[in-house]
Amino acid sequence: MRDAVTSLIQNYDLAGRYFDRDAIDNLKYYFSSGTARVEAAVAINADAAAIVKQAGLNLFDELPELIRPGGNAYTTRRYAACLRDMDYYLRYATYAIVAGNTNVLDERVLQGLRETYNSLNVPISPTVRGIQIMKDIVKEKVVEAGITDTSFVAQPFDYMTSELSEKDI
Ligand SMILES: CCC1=C(C)/C(=C/C2=NC(=C\c3[nH]c(/C=C4\NC(=O)[C@H](C)[C@H]4CC)c(C)c3CCC(=O)O)/C(CCC(=O)O)=C2C)NC1=O
Repeated sequence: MRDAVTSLIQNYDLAGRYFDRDAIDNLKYYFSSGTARVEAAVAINADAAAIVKQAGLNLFDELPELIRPGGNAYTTRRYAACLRDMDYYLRYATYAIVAGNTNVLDERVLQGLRETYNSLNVPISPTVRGIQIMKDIVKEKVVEAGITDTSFVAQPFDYMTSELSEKDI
């Protein structure tokens, strides 16, 4: 699992190069946004259950067929599995926000996920929509918490949706 610093070091070491201007700019951005990243994670953690619940309600409001007979989130068990997945996405997004890197998402969340979803007929595009809805709620929460630098909030959510959509949409 890598963060912004270890991944930069790995890349430059592989090339046998000293840090160049790009690397330094990257590092400066990572460190200057560090406190805001941690504060954002704190704000999300404090409200995680409510964020997941709201995202689920919005998603099912928008796509009610998901929770009707024949829908993949129909039945209490599958409804709960869907919200649990949303909770995974949120928790891992906070790790990625703090790490300043999406590597944790590759290793812990996305590996094999599309195959699992396909084998269980979990529809990808509504899942992607759910992650995007959650991103918007999280952005609001972070702003409400008084964090002014929110430039890093969207990235993990956008990364998960683009990786998930890659082959199936
Ligand atoms: C931490 C990394 C991690 C992830 C991401 C993860 C996802 C994950 N979601 C699953 C199921 C599921 N996922 C959903 C999700 C949904 N259905 C919908 O219609 C909605 C669009 C969507 C919610 C937004 C559902 C309903 C199931 C149960 C499917 C079934 O068993 O029929 C399963 C199958 C096993 C199980 O039910 O627990 C996995 C592995 N597991 C992990 O360990």
